[in-house]
Amino acid sequence: MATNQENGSVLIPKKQKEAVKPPSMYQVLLLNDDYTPMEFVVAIIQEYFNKDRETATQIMLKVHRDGKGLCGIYPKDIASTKVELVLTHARKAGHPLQCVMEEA
Ligand code: TYC
Repeated sequence: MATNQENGSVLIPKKQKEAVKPPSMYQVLLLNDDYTPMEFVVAIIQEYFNKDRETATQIMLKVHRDGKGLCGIYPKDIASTKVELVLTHARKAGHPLQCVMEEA
């Protein structure tokens, strides 16, 4: 630890944490379409965004009415992984569901 030569006081280095910016956060959104079943969308929101059935249903209905809806906000790598998992699941099930991320 550094000491001040003149009076012997201890110099504590600034915590590195204070000099590091917090990570950019990304919104993960679902987009509406005319074909994906409502029940499938509710199940996706529950599975990948950790929402209970009631919250997932509200989000799904918002997407259905407004064209898009927020499922969660995450650091870039987590948001990107969620988008990929949702799209892979939807395509395997034969649904055109779209999931996108946007900087928050
Ligand atoms: N609009 C779809 C239907 O009427 C339901 C739906 C909701 C689809 C949300 C996609 O992200 C979505 N079956």
